[in-house]
Amino acid sequence: MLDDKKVFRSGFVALLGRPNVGKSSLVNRLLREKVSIVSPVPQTTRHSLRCILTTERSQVVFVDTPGFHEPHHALGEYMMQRARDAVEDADCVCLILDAGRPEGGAEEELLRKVLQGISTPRILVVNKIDLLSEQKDLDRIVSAWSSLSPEAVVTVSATRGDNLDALLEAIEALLPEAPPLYPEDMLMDQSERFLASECIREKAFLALRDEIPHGITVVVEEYKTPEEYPERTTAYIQATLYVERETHKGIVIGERGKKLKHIGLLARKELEKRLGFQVYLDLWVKVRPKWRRSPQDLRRFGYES
Ligand SMILES: Nc1nc2c(ncn2[C@@H]2O[C@H](COP(=O)(O)OP(=O)(O)OP(=O)(O)O)[C@@H](O)[C@H]2O)c(=O)[nH]1
Ligand SMILES: [Mg+2]
Repeated sequence: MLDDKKVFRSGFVALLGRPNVGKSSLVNRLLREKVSIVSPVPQTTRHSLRCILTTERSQVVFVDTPGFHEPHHALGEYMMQRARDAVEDADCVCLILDAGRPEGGAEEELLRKVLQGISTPRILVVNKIDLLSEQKDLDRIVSAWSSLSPEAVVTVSATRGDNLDALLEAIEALLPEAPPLYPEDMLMDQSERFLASECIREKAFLALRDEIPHGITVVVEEYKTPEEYPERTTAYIQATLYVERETHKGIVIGERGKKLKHIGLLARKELEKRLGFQVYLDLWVKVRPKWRRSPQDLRRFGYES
């Protein structure tokens, strides 16, 4: 039975940091569920995603954000705006740092500017401590941000799962006493259609690595679940991978279509596991020159403010 005297806390927690520091990995590990896509390619996350962790003491709505960077096109500006909005709406900000990579540079300056302009309580989270070889490296990372007066400093490893309880406790201590904001069994506020497009994009990033992933986006054109067709047991998902150049199209498709087939296979397997039904995945590749610079294309491709 619920103890009336027990305090329940809830609120929004923005996960902020440079690209590739492990924000999405951390949220997946905290929720014990793959809710946000992860890849070694910087700027993997493009939207802000609300990912909900409900326990008997609290409901923490983590907002995974795009990595902070200097935008070079309309897509970058959209991404940065999502990150800034998340900070504005947050009850607590977790600044995620990478123990394996020294801070510095333009990205750090941008982060400092945003964080200095707000009074929201913040926690320094040093991720990837599995990569840390010396204590003095950790001290250097933490002291570089001491002027931010964080409420807490927590060192974690999203990969190994180190210290996640300590992080959750530090977060809960900063959240207001409030009832849950979302239903208890809700994990994220995105549609299955969105999940499908993100899953395909992740597999494309993983398959193509350094080749061209930044110029790729995925649009799910058709999404029919088996429930819509009672005589069928397989869902039909048709998606287009848009790239910016004709040469990129060739790279995505690969020799005799091998690359695209590989991306499709990886995405289909993961989607079937997550959605709980068989999927027929139909992938196409099209060229849309400079789509990242066009506000109209961005809206059409789902990057809507
Ligand atoms: N060794 C190690 N690698 C990690 C850890 N957390 C994340 N990574 C790796 O770091 C890379 C980036 O992880 P993401 O979770 O996509 O990072 P992100 O901060 O969300 O990146 P953007 O969305 O691009 O801003 C991936 O290759 C992860 O596997 C960790 O604790 N230890
Ligand atoms: Mg991410």
